[in-house]
Amino acid sequence: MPETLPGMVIWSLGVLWVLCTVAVAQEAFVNSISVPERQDLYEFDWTVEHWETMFLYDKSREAGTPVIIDSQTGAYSKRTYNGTSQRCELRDMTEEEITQVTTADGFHRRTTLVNKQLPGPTIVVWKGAQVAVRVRNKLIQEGVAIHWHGITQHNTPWMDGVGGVSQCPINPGESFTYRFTASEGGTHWWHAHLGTFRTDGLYGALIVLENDTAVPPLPVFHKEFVLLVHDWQREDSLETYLRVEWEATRFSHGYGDTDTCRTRLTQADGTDLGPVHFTSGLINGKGRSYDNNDNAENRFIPLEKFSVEGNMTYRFRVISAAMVFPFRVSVDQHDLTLIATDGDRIREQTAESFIINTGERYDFYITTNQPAGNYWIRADTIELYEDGNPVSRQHHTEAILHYEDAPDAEPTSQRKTCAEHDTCTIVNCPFRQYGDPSMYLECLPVHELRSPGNDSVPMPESADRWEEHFINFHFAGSDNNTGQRSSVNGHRFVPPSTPPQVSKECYVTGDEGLMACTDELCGGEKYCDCSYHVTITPGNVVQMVLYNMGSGAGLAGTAHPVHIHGHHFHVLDMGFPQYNSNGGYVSQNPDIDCGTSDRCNGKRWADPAWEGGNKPGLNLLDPPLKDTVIVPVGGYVVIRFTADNPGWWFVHCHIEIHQVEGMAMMIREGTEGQMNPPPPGFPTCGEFDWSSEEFEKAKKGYSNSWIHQLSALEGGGIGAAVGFTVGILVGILGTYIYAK
Ligand SMILES: [Cu+2]
Repeated sequence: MPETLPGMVIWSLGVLWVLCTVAVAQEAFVNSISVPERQDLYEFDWTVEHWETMFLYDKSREAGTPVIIDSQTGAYSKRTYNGTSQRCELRDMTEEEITQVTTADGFHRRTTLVNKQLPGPTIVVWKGAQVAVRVRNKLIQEGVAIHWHGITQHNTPWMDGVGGVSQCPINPGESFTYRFTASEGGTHWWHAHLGTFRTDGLYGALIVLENDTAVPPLPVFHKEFVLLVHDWQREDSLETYLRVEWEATRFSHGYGDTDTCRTRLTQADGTDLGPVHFTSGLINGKGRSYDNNDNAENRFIPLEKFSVEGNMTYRFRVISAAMVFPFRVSVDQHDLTLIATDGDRIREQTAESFIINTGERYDFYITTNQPAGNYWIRADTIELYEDGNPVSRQHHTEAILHYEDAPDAEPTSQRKTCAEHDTCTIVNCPFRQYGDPSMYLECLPVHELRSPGNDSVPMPESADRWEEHFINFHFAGSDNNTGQRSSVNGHRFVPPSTPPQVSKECYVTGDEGLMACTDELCGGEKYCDCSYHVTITPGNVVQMVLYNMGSGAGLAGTAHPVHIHGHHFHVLDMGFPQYNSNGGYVSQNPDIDCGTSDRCNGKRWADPAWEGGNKPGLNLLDPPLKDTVIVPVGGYVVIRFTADNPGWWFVHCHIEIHQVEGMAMMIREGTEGQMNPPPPGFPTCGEFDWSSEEFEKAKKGYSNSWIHQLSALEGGGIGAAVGFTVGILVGILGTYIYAK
């Protein structure tokens, strides 16, 4: 207990704060934003723990019990044990109990969550404030790290939350307090960034409010909603991931099921949607699974409901936390007006729908100008074919737009009919053409969005302040396996054994802990495992050409949403492959010359005159800013940013299974002297190796250690024992007096 009055006040406030955050932690997810008071500092207290979907937590007993939703009546019940009759029973649940259950898709499944919430707690803060999140790891056996996706962490790269790259993982039993500046306004999110925990539910929204007079004003919104979409499996994501690594996903419907094999889903251009089958989709933690005839397996599993009044304008902040699948998002009978992507404002763009890839954010608004009713908010996956045959319906998940004057019922609404003179615009297709022309779908690629023009594109002032990097995100295939081997320029990423900006001595040391990409390992066209990174120089204008070509691209390839940490970048251009008249993939874009190279790594423009920023067609006037961008199969994206943020930054495909498998790299921005060292006491980790001689020496004890006194004790009998004990007591007394 503090003894001074100010101390008392601070202490009481601290207790109050803890009580408040505990109270907040038990609240169910709220899908609209309440604007907090403007503060300089926002503090949150989080616990990362295992929890189970369709489970009821009994706080008084710190125990859980399974919940069942009857598929005929929709009644909730909890399973309990009757000690008297020694039987399991089903008991009715109260309304309050029902609101506490994380239903997901209605199946019981172990998850990893913050404060038992799916999605995790929403953070809403004002731009420029300091955000402090104390993360306590209460897991049994795994480390965690939390990344603040969209925040550039200027001068604080060790708060970026990438386990193994920007910090040591937070071990079970440990806590770690993240502090960062909410430097970027807009819709962002936070998620686990170690292994596959994100896919198990360790994610949530991070909304940075801004009062920015530099950008065109927005309509007045009656309410702002948050919508997080996620593809969901019935098993631990680690299980899903390992199956991918072992190339056993074809059998993921059951290893013993000799009849069923996963089918291959392909999108409009005929390229692959990835190696994982779709089970369920969740919107704000709620969704249903559908059988092969598209019937809900349990139609009483609750869906997220967004309640609106008529003739008002509502903003939706959409975040994709997906593991693999892109989602096409639309609202039946309502035009969408897109206003931001990845937190960065764009000029208003109307659309029937947009495609959101994992890691991306899109903000749109709607006006509730339709007859009072219930309308589907759809998130459909984008496959057109299953094993080469047209699909009748994409996989999907949905939420409900509910007009408050309408009865509480499930929608029967249809999506807009796209017609010759009323085509549907889809923003952010990972291909140029969505199916054959009779579908009347028009893709607007993301680079054709326009920024409001308040952030000018950096231009190279001189040749020595300019650098351009060509980086291939594709499946390279190893030397003895031509299949999926996620790579960047042929390198399968190996995380450093100690984060490069956090050495054991707690200052920046550079290469320590990195597995070097040597010529011997990686030279020429070799496929190799190493801690791949590119070095960029602070102050330079950096152009990156992210491409997806060579082996493992083409028809067997997948579009990769690439996220760059530490920066938002201008998307200047996008190149698509060559297609047939129905939009099917034919051959990769010729702008990058693979020559005779099969893997096509680290290649450059086919026309050398395009070097130095001279590629024709770049939008240098008003390109959109983003932090995650889709790289089409057989194509490329040209991005540009200023190297103004020294540090080690992770760059990776946001499809979690690709990233964990090795489709990742680091940017080393600046020299060690240019990087800001971490604060004193920042946790360290790393390898430990020692010799047998060192062991012998340690066993005998180093100088002044208590073990010498113990040896003396053994040799000196009772007198020595008394002396030793008195010595210890005096030591304790001394410490006590000193502390006083
Ligand atoms: Cu990928």
